[in-house]
Amino acid sequence: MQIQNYINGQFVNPISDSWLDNYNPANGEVYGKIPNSDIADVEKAIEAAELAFKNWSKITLEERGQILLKISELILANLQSLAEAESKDNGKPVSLAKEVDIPRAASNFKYFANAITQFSSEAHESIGHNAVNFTLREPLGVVGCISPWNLPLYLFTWKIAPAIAAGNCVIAKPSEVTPATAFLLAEICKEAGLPNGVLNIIHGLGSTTGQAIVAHQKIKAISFTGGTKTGAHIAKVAAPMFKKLSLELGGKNPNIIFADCDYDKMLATTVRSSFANQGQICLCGSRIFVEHKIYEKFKTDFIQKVSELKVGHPSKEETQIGALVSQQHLEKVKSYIDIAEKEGGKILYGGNKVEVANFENGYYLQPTIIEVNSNQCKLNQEEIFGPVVTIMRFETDKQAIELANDTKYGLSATLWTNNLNRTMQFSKQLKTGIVWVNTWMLRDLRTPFGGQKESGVGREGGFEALRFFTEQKNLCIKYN
Ligand code: TXE
Repeated sequence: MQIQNYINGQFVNPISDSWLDNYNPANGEVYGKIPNSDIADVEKAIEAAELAFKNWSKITLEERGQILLKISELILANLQSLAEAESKDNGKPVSLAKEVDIPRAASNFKYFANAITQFSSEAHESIGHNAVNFTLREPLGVVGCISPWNLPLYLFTWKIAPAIAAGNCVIAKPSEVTPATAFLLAEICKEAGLPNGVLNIIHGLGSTTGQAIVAHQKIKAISFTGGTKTGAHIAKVAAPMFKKLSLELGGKNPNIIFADCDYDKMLATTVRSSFANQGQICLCGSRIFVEHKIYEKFKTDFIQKVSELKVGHPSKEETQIGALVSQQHLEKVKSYIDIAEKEGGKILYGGNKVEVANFENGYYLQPTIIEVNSNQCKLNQEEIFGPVVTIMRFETDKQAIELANDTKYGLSATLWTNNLNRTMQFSKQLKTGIVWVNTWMLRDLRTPFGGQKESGVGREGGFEALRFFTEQKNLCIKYN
């Protein structure tokens, strides 16, 4: 697949005519080229976006909404081909892309097409002063959206949809590791009648293309999802320009399991929250803490269930765990498994690369369970972002809360219990942006999504996203 930039409604090659290889993680082969864009391409896109903004920011919400709904419909109409493209680019099972990634991308556009018609702002009557105040929420202008490789179209559209619904024009950069569905989305937007220049998609490396977007004076806000280190760098570059920033970063999420939970439901969900998408979701519960009363039983049952997971080629219907996204990422994840014993851990299951017949050069890894006896080891403190979880026992509620909060991250937590008081105690004390009780990754798009501590700044989702992509202006009118 030869990918091009999408600027001002046109598919174009990078000005420098420089290209990057795109790999298929399932077989380790190069299957396409992507633009290695630089500042010159970004400049062109900004020019187009600034021009488009004049009209896009003024057309009625109904018109904007209609176009977003059309994009949503076209994504669903292309469900199969988009799911296959996502899988080929990322290594995730086609079945997962078809069930989760692509439908969610459609929902993102549908949700914000409707949300913008319900978005409102405040009015304040200044009683005694004969004055009324009301707030305008105006689009920012040209904004930047930078997304990662783990949920490519899902997260790309999660940023673009609210940005354009609110009347902005966008310079968007998908991850260079997974550019395919962003390219296909451009075709869909064209077909849906999105005016030229409203969405511009530039492909390339983070250090050049991404950096050019973040550092550009004319880009008013950056919505970014990716690694915590990259987020810190982006914040440093953007701060002197006083850009608005939304940063969704890493996680090292606790999955806290009490003996009084609904055991079977917990076990099935824990397998998913540990290994869905090869464990490459910032919300995966990678630190499992189990109450001592059921620790041994859980250990046995969990190992059994995980051993039944099918690792294989992503296009096979029975595959539950596909390939990791890249050779480099596979090596990173494996390096944590390699230090497990030195860190006081014991590998209970997995730990090895998997050779899938006919696809020996693919990036496959066994789902891996490591028993640890301290939360201070690297395995529990650093984001591995792969099919690797640790398990550890705890004795008391107090200890469980301390263990859960003992990390620099604070994205999400999962709690399994049927005790209401405990639910409330934990929910209040956990230092995370999201707490799931007796479920995992149940998402309502109206809710604020984001993390505390080094998991990020700001919230996406619902009206929070529309607030982020608009600037408030207070109007005060005095009357006699
Ligand atoms: O992410 P990067 P990487 C975590 C996970 C993973 C680690 C590194 O632990 O192992 O981060 O992954 C763009 N200016 N997460 O290196 O680099 C980049 O091109 C502007 C968690 O792949 O953060 C891509 O589009 N942009 C995470 C995006 O940032 C820059 C999901 C993310 O890439 C840039 C992914 C720069 N200087 C990784 N440098 C989550 N929160 O879900 C890079 N980029």
